[in-house]
Amino acid sequence: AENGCCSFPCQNKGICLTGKTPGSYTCDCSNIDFYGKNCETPTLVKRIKLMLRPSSDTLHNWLVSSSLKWIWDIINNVEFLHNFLMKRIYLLRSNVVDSPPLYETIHDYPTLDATTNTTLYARTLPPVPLDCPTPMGTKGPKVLPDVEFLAKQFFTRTKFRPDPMGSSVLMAFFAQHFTHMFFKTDVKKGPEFTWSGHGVDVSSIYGRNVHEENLLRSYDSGKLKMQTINGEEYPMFTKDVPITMGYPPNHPDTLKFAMGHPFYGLMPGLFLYETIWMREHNRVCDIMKQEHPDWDDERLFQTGKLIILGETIKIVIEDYVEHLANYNIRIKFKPTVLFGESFQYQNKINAEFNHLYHWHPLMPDEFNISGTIYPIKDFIYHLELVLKHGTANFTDSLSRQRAGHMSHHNHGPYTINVLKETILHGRQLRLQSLNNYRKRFNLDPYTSFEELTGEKELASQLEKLYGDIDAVEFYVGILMEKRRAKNLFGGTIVEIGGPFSVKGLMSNAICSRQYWKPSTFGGEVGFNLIKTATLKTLFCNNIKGPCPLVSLRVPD
Ligand code: MNH
Repeated sequence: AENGCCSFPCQNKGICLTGKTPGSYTCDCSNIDFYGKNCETPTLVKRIKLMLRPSSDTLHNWLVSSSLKWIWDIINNVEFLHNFLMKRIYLLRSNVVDSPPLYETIHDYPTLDATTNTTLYARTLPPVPLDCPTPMGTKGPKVLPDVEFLAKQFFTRTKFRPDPMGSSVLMAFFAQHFTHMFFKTDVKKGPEFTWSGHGVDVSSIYGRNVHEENLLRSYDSGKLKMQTINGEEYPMFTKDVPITMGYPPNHPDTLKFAMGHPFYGLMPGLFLYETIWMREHNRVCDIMKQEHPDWDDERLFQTGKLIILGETIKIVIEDYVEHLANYNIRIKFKPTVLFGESFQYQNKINAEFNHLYHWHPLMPDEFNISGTIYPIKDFIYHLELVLKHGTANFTDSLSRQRAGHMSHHNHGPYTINVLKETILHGRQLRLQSLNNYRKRFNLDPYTSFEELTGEKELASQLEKLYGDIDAVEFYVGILMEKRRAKNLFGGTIVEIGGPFSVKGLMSNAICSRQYWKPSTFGGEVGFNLIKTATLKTLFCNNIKGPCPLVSLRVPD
């Protein structure tokens, strides 16, 4: 007889334990407001709460509806209403994430490592048990579809499909630059392992450890070392600042820039963000030095780093998440609304969050920089393009070009292998099905392939391969899912990614009541740098001459 937990009998976050006789199981329904053999029955109070709770799609429709816009306009302008709703959104989202986490990537059951071992990703659902009839438990084929076939059939781009929301390539590089700060798989050891600091730690700017940070510093007035090229400030070369970076063999020394993350040499867009953030650090240090002429290099550096961290979170929430969510309520960074709430200021990066953030379809096949078309092969590793066109033109051009739609049939030749790797990693980690993840994140499981894709053709092709909607793999399902109204993505990315994102941003130490005050950031001036930071001012304060277009959405 098979493992009784293979059919995932326990509902509502109940935990399955195999019993003494083969095929038997018990569900642990402790502390979840459900009871019964499979934790299927809600307590009376929970039943009422569930009846009153709008579905995730209903809530989404309220948040994006044009006809309700006038109500949101009022809420946006009445501070106590807006504060109350921001608090509800922060808590509603982050409470979906287990904190501390229960599982990590190398055991099938709860371990202490889940919370203490930082070299492992956390994970939200345990793996499919090894001794199950099928890779997805009891449903679907005995052998999952061939990844080469999946890539060809569903994911290879034939014609570029732009993001329907008009996201810019500047948005795509923002996503990549920001998330590589904490999605750091230790590829030599395998998809279970990470060298992440498990949160927004600005290691992308200051390097992965104190050794690299020391190399990047100038030890003068708190600033980072930079060099002038074509009249603009840029990061140093690795020959001067010996940080290990992932450049190809025989790459010219004058293109090997030293940056906080070893992969940022890959793309001129990443190099652009890195350059701007480093300039911003030095600008902040100048301001702090004016405020505190008595401070030494060390204190200016450390305070500058705290301010850069604050600006990062502010810009991520108010420009980037605001763009991705596209809600009628203005999404704001207001750490104070969580003071006094039960909220854990700790975070661990989950493997599932990393998987769903593989947004390679955003990348176009060519880049239009000031009218010159660079095919992607002439763009990758060609950091000299930023020097040549200058940061103003480069920013302007990336703001005017559409990113791709994060969906099926939209992986270009340079990322299709990453897609295959991602699916294989998901299998190695034995990630549960898309539908099990939907249930875990309070979404209704899909009941048919057509409901998943929103059309018939792809649905029937997928059905031939997987047989059962409950057997569709997590990442495959995410890319095949129909788009939500007024959004870049399907509902699953938003409803799973949103909680991890809010949790990761708001649980940062600087959002806690002991940190979140002027004195942490060198006084009111430093605190205000954080509270007024925007993506536009980040670029414009650090680019000489007229301000370019700085936009996560391409203008009409
Ligand atoms: Mn990208 C990982 C190439 C753009 C998000 N990306 C990887 C890997 C490669 C890669 C190679 C490593 C795969 C592996 O061995 O597991 N990525 C690219 C290329 C482009 C690119 C060539 C542009 C062209 N990537 C993007 C963009 C995003 C993104 C845009 C947007 C968010 N990529 C990721 C994430 C990972 C990743 C997330 C996982 C990182 C990790 O776990 O270490």
